[in-house]
Order: sequence, then C-alpha cells, then structure tokens
Amino acid sequence: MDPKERSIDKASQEMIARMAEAGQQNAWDRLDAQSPQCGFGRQGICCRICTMGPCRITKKAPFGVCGADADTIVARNFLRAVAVGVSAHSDHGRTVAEVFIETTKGNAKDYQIKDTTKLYKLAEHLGVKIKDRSVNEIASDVGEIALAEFGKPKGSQFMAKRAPGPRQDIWAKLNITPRAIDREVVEALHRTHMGVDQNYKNILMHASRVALADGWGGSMLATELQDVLFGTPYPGRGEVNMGVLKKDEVNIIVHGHEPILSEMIAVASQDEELLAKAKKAGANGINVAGTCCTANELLMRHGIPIAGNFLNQELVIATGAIEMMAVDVQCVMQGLTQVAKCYHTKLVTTADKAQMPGVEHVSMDEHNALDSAKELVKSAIDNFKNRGEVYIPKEKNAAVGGFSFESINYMLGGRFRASFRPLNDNIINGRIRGIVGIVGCTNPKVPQDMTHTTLTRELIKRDVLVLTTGCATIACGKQGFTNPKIALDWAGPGLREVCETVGIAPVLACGSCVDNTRLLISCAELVREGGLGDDLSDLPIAGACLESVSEKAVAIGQYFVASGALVVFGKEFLPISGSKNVCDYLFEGIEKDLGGRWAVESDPVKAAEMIIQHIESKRDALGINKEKERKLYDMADRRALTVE
Ligand code: XCC
Ligand code: SF4
Repeated sequence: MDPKERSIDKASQEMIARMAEAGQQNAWDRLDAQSPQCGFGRQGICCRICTMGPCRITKKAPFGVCGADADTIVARNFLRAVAVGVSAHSDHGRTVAEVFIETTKGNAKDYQIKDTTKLYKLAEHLGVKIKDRSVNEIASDVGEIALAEFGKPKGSQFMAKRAPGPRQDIWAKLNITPRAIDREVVEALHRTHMGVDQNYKNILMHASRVALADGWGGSMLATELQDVLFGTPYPGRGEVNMGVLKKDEVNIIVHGHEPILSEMIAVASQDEELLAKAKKAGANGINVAGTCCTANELLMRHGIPIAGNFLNQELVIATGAIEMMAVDVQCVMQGLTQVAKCYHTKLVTTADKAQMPGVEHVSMDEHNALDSAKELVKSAIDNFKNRGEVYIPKEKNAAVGGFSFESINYMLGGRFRASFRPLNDNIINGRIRGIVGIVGCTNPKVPQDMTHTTLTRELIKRDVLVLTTGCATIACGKQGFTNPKIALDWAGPGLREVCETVGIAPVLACGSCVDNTRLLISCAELVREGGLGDDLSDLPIAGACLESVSEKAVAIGQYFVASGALVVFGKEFLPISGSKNVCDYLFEGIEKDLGGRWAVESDPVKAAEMIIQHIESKRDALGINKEKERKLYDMADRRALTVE
C-alpha cells in the first residue's frame, strides 16, 4: 500500500517505505493481515464472558445461551472497556501516589516536592491542614489521602468536589457520584459477570460512575501529584517528529506513560560522567526523546523533544539510530520486539506489571531511581558501537508545550491577577466561539494524524480554541499547529486576535492522557469565572477523538459525557452499533440525564460541522449570540480586547 495512505506525516511515510523495502512488518501490515476483521466485534455483539459461549448475536440467533440480548451484550462490553481504561489511568495515578509518599518519607531520595504552591492548593482540596506545618508534613498527608482515594471503604472522590455545584447535584441525584476508584472498577466487573446486571441503561449508568472515578479521581490525582512532584508545566519550546533524533549522539527513546522513570533518564542523560563516557564511545552527546504520552509529559515539563506518537514507535526503531528504547506501561506494541531484532536497538521493560518475552527487564523502583536510570543510560552508550546503517528523516517542527491549567490562567491574566476572565470575556463577545478538546491516539485504520489535524484546522479556522492531549498533540505538533508562528495564520480573525495578544498558539498542548483532567479543571473554572452558565453542560465546548485506539480513550470520552460535554468519536472506533437501544441512549437519551452525549462521525470536516453546530446552540442557549455579525477589527477593537 502507498505509504501516503498510511500516514500524512512525511517522516512516517519515509520510514514506512523503508520498512517495506527491508521486508519488515509494522502495525499497518499486521492490520492488512488481520483483515477483514470480525464484524461481530466491530458492532460489540460478541460475548465470551462465560463458557456457555462464546455467543454472537445474529438475526437467526438473537440471544446468547444465557438469554442475553444485543443490548445487554453491547452495554456490558462498553462498560468493561470503560473500566479497563479507568484502571490503566488510575493505576498510573496510584503509582505516582506511592512514589509521592516515599518521597515525603525521604525513601525516594532522587525525587523532590517541586511545586509547593500547587501542593498547598491540593492540600486545601483534600482538607489537609496547612498552617504551622512543614512542606513535608503537608505533603505526607496529601500523599496518604490521595492513595486512600483508590480504596477507601466509604465516601466519594474528593476531586469530584471541584466540579460546579449543579454538576455534583446531578451526579448525586443519579447516584453516580464516584466512590473509591477500585470499588467502581470492581463493581463494573461484577455487574458484567454472567447473569448479573441485564438492564442496559443500568449498566451504562455505571459506566458513567466508573468513568467519573477516573476523570474526577484517579487521572486527576495523577496529574496533580505529578505536578507537585515534577513541577507544574509552563509553556516552553520543544521539537516534534523523527528529525529530533541525532546521528552523532546516543539516542534513547522513553516510551509509555508514567514519568517516574523518564524523569530520571532525563536527569541521568545530563550526568557529566555519562556524557564523558558517551564521548569516549565516539558519540557527541546523549539525546533523550519520547514517544506517546511519556513524550508529552517530558515536553510539557522540560522541553525534551518528541520523536513521535503511537504509530511511530516501530518506525523510530527502524531508523537504526536508537541505542535503547525504555518502556513502562500502556500502548507499548509487542511488535516492537520484532522490529528491535532487526536493529541494534536494546528494548528494555521497566515496570514489573508490563514485561515482554525475550526482552530485558530492569525493575524500576523509586528507592534507587537515578541509579537504575544511570545503568540504563550506560548500557545505551555501550550499545552505540553496535550501530549499523542509520537513516533519520529530516522532518521536525518547533512546538510549544506546557499548557497546564495554572499556566493558561497565568498567560491570560498576568502574574498578579491570574484569571480566566479574559477567556470568558472573549467567548462571550464571540471572538472565540468555544473550546474543543482534541485528544487520543493514532489508529492504523485511518491515515496517521489525518483526522486530528484536519479537525483542528477546521475548528481554529472558525475561531474555536483547541486544547489537545495525548497522541493528538503530537500529530498537531508535527504539522506546526502548536507553534504560534505557523498556526496563527490558520486561525480565524477573532481567535487570532486573542492568541496574538496573549502570545499563544490557537492550539494548546495540555499534556498526556491523564492530563485531560486539566481540561475538566479549566472548564470548571470557565463556569466559576461567570457569564457562561452554571454548569459544565452550559458551556460551548466539546471533545473529539476520531482515531482512537485504546480503552482509555473510551473512559475519557465517557467521563466527559458524564461531565456534560458532547464527545465525538470516529464511527468505527465505538463498537456499539449492534444495539439500537444502546446507541439511542448514548447518542441521545443520556443528554437528558447528564447534559452530555456521544456522537460518531469519521469524516473530520463533517465532525467539525457537527461540533460548530453544537457550540453555536450552546451559545444561543446562553444568550451570547445576539449580535453575531462578524466584523473586521479596527484599532479601537484591538484596544478593547480585555487581555493584558
Ligand atoms: Fe496510547 Fe497515551 Fe492513545 Fe496515544 S493517546 S495511543 S492511549 S499513548 Ni493516550
Ligand atoms: Fe453467551 Fe451469556 Fe455466556 Fe455471554 S454470558 S457468553 S451471552 S451465555
């Protein structure tokens, strides 16, 4: 197949072509080998949760052996997907909480509490006393309370209290205020056991609850604790795409999700002794770059370059320039082992819960994190001499990352009166029509990066501010969307004015997938600031993931829906079409309950249209669309822009 049909990214196209020439396989080839894929699975109507099955729903056999119908099976599969996604994010959050606690005890000497301002804020939310106490005492309590959120026997998630009051009331009324994260996941698995919950609406209601335990629980804790531990991100420049790899340096790729390891590898790569060792080995330095969400974490906080997103992981190795790829958890393809065999690249797993046969495992633990990281870097340097032929695509683009809630607040309002007011005002006056989160993965079923970037282009053109996370951020970064110098030309006049005044791009890189909670917090702040309604569901906002891969994306989608947002997925990536009732509820009925809903649209231009319509209808309802005629801005208008 023509590489252009596989990716819109030139660097990827080159590497896809080279791998094909060398007879090596990647995800696209394996997708071809798997095709045609199972139609029952695509519609969500196969069930293999008990051994009377597996069962598939057809016209001739509309019930499983136990009598379950399509509605039950589709809803159960959906809930299970959400629960797995929640587990992944939240287990990541738990790991961070554990490291956090060990840090406060002095047992993880290589980590420090970096952001005390954020620590105090977090302490306030968690009800931890601040006055007359040391940073360590406060942090220790914060860590313990955060860790307890995962398994506490009673009560609901503390973080959920950060949602607007009316939102919390809706959750309480529907009895879906999230309790302990582990409990919601366990209940999801219990309900979907054979012969338990067989009311699709009841099953889907729990999908909201378990998802909320992620968005306003596990993921949010992951982000908050990471910010305190590693520093809250502020905008800084970085570079994106395979051109960041260096021919004359030792290249180390960090891949996965938890910054616990990658933070330390970043530190180790600056170590004088190791740099000298690299010199001796004939290399001009040690170059650390990331793929997937780990990359976003490192770009956000340190400006460390990003080599690519999900579908780049195998391609990166095929450059022949990678001495080591160190992986932790999530989105690590087993296919890497095959590609790595063709090159000198040393693949290393570092999380005990995520290993691969035939791959060296270095158990990473927080008690001697820097030492383990140094060992890894050393072994990467030793591998430099084993390099064969190297081909690095030239493509790379400058990108700005680091848009945490705090930094957006600061950029908008200035140091002394950090505030969302300017953003609210510009949404109300219509210069910015609304805000859309473009998130998630890259799926080989559509040309890599195509849907994210097309949708982004269509939205900013029409004055919609885009916040992006996950692999979508990397897709946007590769094409220059997060670089103000390039992207401002693509923005509509209103959005452009505001972005120019504030000094930001029309597309803000907000981090990894757990960082979608930054979007929730930002939306809560839009409500709190005033003038845009009382609840998240009043806001002119939406979320989109048109090329999703993972169950985490479904969990994220569901917590945005349950928080009151419209969420659009690519049609083929939401396997619910086998039940009309489930579709009707998730696409429509749920809006009456929760104010948000799902939609599917695979064409990014049409998806943009759908989202704009939604945003405009929210604006109509808010009564801020009265004088809608567009005008050209003169100097007086420019001055009237309420930004510093
Ligand atoms: Fe994985 Fe987070 Fe999706 Fe990328 S965006 S493919 S989940 S790495 Ni999270
Ligand atoms: Fe079949 Fe019912 Fe068992 Fe599912 S639970 S495999 S539908 S018998």
